[in-house]
Amino acid sequence: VGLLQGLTRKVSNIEAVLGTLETKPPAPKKHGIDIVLGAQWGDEGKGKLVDMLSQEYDVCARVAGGSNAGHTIVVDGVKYKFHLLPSGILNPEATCIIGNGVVIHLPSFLKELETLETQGINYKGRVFISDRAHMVFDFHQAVDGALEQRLGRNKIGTTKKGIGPAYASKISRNGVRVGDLKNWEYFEERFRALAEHHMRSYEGLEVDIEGELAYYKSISERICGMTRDTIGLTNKKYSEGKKILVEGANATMLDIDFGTYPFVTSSNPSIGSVLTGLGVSPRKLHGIYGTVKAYCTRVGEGPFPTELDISVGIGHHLATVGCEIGTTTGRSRRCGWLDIPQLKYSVAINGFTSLNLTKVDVLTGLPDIKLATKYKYKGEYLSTMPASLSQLKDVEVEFETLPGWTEDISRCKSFDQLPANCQNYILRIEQLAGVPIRWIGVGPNRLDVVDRG
Ligand code: 2SA
Ligand code: GDP
Ligand code: MG
Repeated sequence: VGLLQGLTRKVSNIEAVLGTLETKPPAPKKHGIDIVLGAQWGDEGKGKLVDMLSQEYDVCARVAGGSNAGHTIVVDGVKYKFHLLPSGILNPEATCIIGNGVVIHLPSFLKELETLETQGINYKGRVFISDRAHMVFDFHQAVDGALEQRLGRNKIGTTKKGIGPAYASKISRNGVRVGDLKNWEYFEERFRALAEHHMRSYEGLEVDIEGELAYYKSISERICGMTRDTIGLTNKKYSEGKKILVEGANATMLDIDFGTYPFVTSSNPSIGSVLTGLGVSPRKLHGIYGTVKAYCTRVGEGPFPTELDISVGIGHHLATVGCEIGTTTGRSRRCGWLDIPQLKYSVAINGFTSLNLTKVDVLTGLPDIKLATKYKYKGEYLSTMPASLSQLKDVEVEFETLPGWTEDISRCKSFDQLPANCQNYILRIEQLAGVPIRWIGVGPNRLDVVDRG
């Protein structure tokens, strides 16, 4: 027995040394918070899965990012676009929480609620904002634009929604939080200090402080009515046995720590934000669902090892058939082949328990489909995503080519109904990623999904 224990210890030591990219999914717990995250550079189709799943959840929460996010959902041909609200709002029974990790531009938030109302969705009494969530002001957005302009051709390609400057205020400890509105004098003092700080820091920036204060005074009562201690609220719901779903915004490769820095957003859109952006223990987490597009897209600047030219050939096919246009800014998304080294890196960081492979239908009609399987740098294979952009921009990508299919898959309801070559593509991804693919997207509508259960 002693010898066996020794051997087991040795094997796990070896695993600890070799296993820089752990791909074995942990066994899910029976009850807990489920999470939908973006595994690539965003726009993988998180919103659609959240909408679909949320029909069975009591609570749906956002935990990071702000109105930079854009989640499009299509129900019975009607398009809904969400930026700050969790996509679970479409379940009329769901309570929606905007957690403390989100940065919120209140005018955009109110506009989103108005649009919902015109679409016949009743949100009253079920949308709550964390009192600890930081506010994005118009001057944050102006600074975002000015910084991008100053960077010129080295720009990040932000959405100009003020996300970076607002998180900078938060980290610099001079930010203003939604809960501050509950005490007007305190809010006013914090707002004035922050606005004046920005005007001092950015030459030419003019903030109409009195006008802004008048606006915030006018919406204060309405916002305070929706403001809660969402940490208490979420944990209470959990202890009552309510089902909670978290909707990730942006994605792992845009993570300020794990992404292609500096071409990233200013939050942690990977698994960590569920803890820091909602205020729950890791012991309460359950399913971690990684959303992966069947190819890759990225909007904004920064490295993209498998990128194709979207003006011609396959790149053009992906961009047009996939309707790859930014939900928030209307920018064209860059397109390329699915990148397995990148996906494995994402699996290692987030510990996905299953994957949601979206937009497989977009590949229909391509004679061959390529999968990036390895990165090589100066003749050596890399075991993970390099941190340095100077290295990433020079990696050589090795591809594997699989045969495509021509059959329309949009009406397939089970795995068996998919063409053999499509099945093989999915199974190969599953094998390389080391995580089961549970959902397969075959079209943009809520019901266009194959659920392997
Ligand atoms: P920011 O605005 O500071 O967060 O921008 C920093 C980088 O993060 C990228 N980013 C995104 N990438 C994909 N999708 C996003 N949401 C919208 C969408 C984007 C749009 O759903 O389509 O409409 O353009 C999103 N938000 C931020 C951004 O491109 C920068 O690379
Ligand atoms: P998110 O930011 O991850 O929620 O993704 P977006 O909503 O920004 O972009 C994904 C786009 O793809 C949306 O327009 C969806 O309606 C669409 N979509 C999602 N899943 C599928 C799918 O399986 N097939 C097709 N054709 N479109 C899909
Ligand atoms: Mg999006």
